Amino acid sequence: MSPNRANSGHVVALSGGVGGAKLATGLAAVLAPERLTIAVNTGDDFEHLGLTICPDIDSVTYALAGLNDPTRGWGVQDESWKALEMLGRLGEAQWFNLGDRDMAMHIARSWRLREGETLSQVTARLTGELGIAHAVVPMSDAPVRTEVLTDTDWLDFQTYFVAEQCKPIAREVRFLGTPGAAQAPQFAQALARDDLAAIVICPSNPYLSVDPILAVDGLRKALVAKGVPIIAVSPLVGGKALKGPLGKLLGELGKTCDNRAIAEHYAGLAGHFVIDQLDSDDAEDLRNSGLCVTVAQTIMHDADDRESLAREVLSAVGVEVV
Ligand code: FO1
Repeated sequence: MSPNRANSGHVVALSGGVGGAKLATGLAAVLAPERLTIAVNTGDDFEHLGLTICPDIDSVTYALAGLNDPTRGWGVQDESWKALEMLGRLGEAQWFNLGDRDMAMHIARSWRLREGETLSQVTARLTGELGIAHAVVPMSDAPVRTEVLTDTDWLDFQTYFVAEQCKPIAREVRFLGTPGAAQAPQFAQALARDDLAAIVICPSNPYLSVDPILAVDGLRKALVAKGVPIIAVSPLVGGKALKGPLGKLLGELGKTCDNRAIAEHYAGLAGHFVIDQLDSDDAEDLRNSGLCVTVAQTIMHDADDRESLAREVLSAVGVEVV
């Protein structure tokens, strides 16, 4: 374990979903581009209407570009839905809402992929065009697809999450394509840096957004082997998930909906844990289990919140910020 001294090293953040995109934006506000790599979950990706849709990459991209729609939590602000309307008239699916500006992202990505560019190359291209200097990297260039087992059958992620609105009871989660999905090149390179200072697990759904990343070939072992601090931010506040199905999912998977369950999920991986000030009573119990616990405001309403949480997270693991 490298000494926990204040250092100006490189940080790798694991991000998925809306909470992940928010903290990723906060980290990008306090770390120069050369000091941060944001590795994003691609288990939610799917082919739809001939387009390759990458929701979690787009959430981070739009958030970093200041284009995200804060109300919806996904897609682009000032959106219109003319193309989707016309698709409906043409008898095409409308269950997955694709806005006109968002559609441009899927078109720009899909044809480049069909031309043979990798997801990493396309993501670097598109984030670059949007003026994003920080590295937004898919967890793998190989397709990984999250599926949820309900009482009847396996659902692909967007069918479960959007079409079925997370209503079916979830019995199990699996990630098709792993093992067999290598770490994306920039992700592996970031982890191999000798100035790697910390790994941040953003406040994303551990089962649906972080586990797919950890399922990438050799990833979990590589993270632990590095011997740098790994800090996870709880996605729960006051025993509830701020957004999404985590609360319901924890119950269905036989877990309690509290910070202990989240800490246990990351046992052996994250030695540091950030919980919200509303849950400060959990700190002692978590510390007794051997965790370094930081109590902070983890609810991020605006850019200041995102930045101050990022500062709290980084200082908890001795990483200097500007
Ligand atoms: N989520 C929904 O609940 N309904 C939608 O119609 C929807 C469309 C959509 C389009 C593009 C995109 O990037 C994300 C979209 N999402 C939608 C969110 C998406 O399902 C989730 O962001 C992630 O997959 C889970 O965090």
